[in-house]
Amino acid sequence: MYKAGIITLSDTGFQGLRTDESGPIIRHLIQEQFDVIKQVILPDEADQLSPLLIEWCSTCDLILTTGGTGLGVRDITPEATLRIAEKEIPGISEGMRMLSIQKTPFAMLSRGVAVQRGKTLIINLPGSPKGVTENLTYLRPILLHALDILT
Ligand code: MTE
Ligand code: CU1
Repeated sequence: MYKAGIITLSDTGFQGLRTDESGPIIRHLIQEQFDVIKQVILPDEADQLSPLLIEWCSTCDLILTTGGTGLGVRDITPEATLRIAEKEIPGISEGMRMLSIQKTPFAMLSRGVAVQRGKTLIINLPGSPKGVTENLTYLRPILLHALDILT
């Protein structure tokens, strides 16, 4: 089984002021296909996210992030992901937005990216539990094939 890591980006979640629903939803949605070996909540800090992504790329085949993709001043997930990326995979993020825009025009505000670094695939999901569920359900059929090509 491919190994997966899950990172929730949330200042309030990190401080324990809000319960992280989206991280556990991701785990639930992928655990039959993936061995989830790491899961953390980080504050919205690029200087914490980028190094963690680099570190996890040595053990995880797939890294899914949730949150921090919007327009808030603290939303830095896409930038922190691009900073450590080797290649961008625009079709994945285009597909997610195409699907999500049919459900809510607010999906236009998610700037999430999908990238490759080494043999690892990294995908930014939006923060809301609904956004995570919709996008991941849509993505699931292509994930294993994408990883088969990468490894
Ligand atoms: N995508 C889906 N499928 N469903 C949603 O409810 N919410 C949007 C968008 N993408 C949403 C979605 C909203 S309201 C925002 S602001 C952006 O994701 C960014 O969210 P984030 O900053 O929590 O990552
Ligand atoms: Cu929003």
